[in-house]
Amino acid sequence: MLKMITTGESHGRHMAAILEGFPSGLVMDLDFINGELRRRQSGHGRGGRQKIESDCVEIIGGVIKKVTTGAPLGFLLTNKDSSIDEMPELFRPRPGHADLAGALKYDQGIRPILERSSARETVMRVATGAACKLFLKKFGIEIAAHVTRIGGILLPAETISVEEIRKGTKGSPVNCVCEKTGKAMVQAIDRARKTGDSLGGQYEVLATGIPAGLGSHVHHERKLDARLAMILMSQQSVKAVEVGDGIALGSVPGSAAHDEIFYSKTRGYFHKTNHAGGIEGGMTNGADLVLRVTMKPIATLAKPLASVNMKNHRSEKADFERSDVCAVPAGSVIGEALVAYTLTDAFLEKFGGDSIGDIRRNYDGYLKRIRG
Ligand code: EPS
Repeated sequence: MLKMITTGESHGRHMAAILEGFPSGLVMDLDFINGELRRRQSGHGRGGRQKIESDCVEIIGGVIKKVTTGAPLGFLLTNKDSSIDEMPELFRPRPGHADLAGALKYDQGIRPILERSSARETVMRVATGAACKLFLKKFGIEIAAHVTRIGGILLPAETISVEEIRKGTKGSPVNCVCEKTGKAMVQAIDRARKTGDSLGGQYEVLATGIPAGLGSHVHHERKLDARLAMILMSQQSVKAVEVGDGIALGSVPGSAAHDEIFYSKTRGYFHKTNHAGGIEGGMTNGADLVLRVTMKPIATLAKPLASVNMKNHRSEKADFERSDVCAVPAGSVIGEALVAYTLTDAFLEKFGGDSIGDIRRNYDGYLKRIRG
């Protein structure tokens, strides 16, 4: 239903995105969208680029007098650092980066690969995701993410709500709900910076207020868990995605793994536990969506690993360019946007309609039926 496509290079003049399939009748709050972009730029461990940029998009299509028309939404951002034509060519690919495979595949050297594979592309995914968040808010769906691990520093596992994430992460330099763990994460990032290293970690995304029945069991491309895993895996540096208790479910018996079903007149069908992370059979089940996403450490190291010079095949250290030490806090903001995009897609698929009014009628009618 929804299609998002981004374009632009990290140090090019512009970054842009088109969001096709978005309904008419929604007020596009540009302050909210740009606020989300500011959140993406923040977080301890970010590199020098974030001191240069103050990311801000303009909407160049699909909106008249602040209201969406149903036409493709266009987002445009102008980079302050647009030095792409002066950037040096690189010859020593960074282990863990797209450099080597991309240079071999596209036959244009490393520079174009680096420019397009850069996580700077996520600025547009956050902009389009913010538009989706505005849509979901209209139907009471809220999304929040928090950092649960940076390197060896782990937030003790506990059930948490979207509201608790928002409250707990306020003011945290690493988007962590626990002050003590957050401090240890900051120290770990500082240690990595000092030793020319980088750190990965994990974040958790929650979404609440979702009706049962988004996605479908009938065909692999319609399964919502698969679609969420796909979009989250497409985020730069992501190496693993878990739904609910995820990997841990492989080591407990069925009696401890599944969420028993209850019914009340006010709530309809519900579960008291949420091992499934809000998805059963590729469909939302009405519980909070819980996804855990693991990011590898940034591939650009100030103290580089061994590589090969592609000009002469000599063993040399990999190239280094300004980079982040840890991008997991920013990654968590990006994860929210990606989940917002896929949930909006699934929501539009279920409740159809070109305008917010039509979608509302379909949604209300469906809720009435399933709540009985
Ligand atoms: C990023 C901008 C980039 C990097 C980072 C993310 O800017 P620059 O290359 O000019 O320093 O800081 O990208 C990466 C870590 C990467 O591996 O590509 C941003 O705006 O998010």
